[in-house]
Amino acid sequence: MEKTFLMIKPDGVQRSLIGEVTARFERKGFKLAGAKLMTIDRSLAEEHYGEHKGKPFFEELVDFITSGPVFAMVWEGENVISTARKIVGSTNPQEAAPGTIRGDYGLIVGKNVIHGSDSKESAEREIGLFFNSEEIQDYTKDGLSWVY
Ligand code: DAT
Ligand code: MG
Repeated sequence: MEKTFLMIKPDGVQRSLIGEVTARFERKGFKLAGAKLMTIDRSLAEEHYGEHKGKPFFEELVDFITSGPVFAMVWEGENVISTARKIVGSTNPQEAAPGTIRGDYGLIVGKNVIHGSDSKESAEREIGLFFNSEEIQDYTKDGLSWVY
């Protein structure tokens, strides 16, 4: 089953949105496979956001993502990578549709509450950056027989 990496950013943690955000993925029918509250150091931040190195917002982005604890998660389910991106919403919260996480909770692009992997390759890469294999749970969730 497909897995993706989702991370509630420091603004989402500080604004007490962990419960609101995780509830959306749980209720959709996705299965939580791993989660931890952690503080990202600069080298992990620079690696995670490596594709943006050199862009004008890169330093600000690294400062922000390392500014406080994040809630890192691995979620599993059918087509979870692209579906989670839809639940997350557009990068700029002012363009994100109401009903999406960024559309409901964010106002500016620099504080957009949550990160979600954008492809199978980035999901694998990001899960590997943030979690080791013992931190990923492989288990049966009985309620899922009512989802699939
Ligand atoms: P996404 O997080 O939707 O995948 P992205 O990969 O293009 O978006 O950018 C990563 C993060 O960088 C994004 O969540 C917020 C920040 N960011 C992107 N574009 C920005 C900009 N023009 N100004 C400030 N921050 C920006
Ligand atoms: Mg991205």
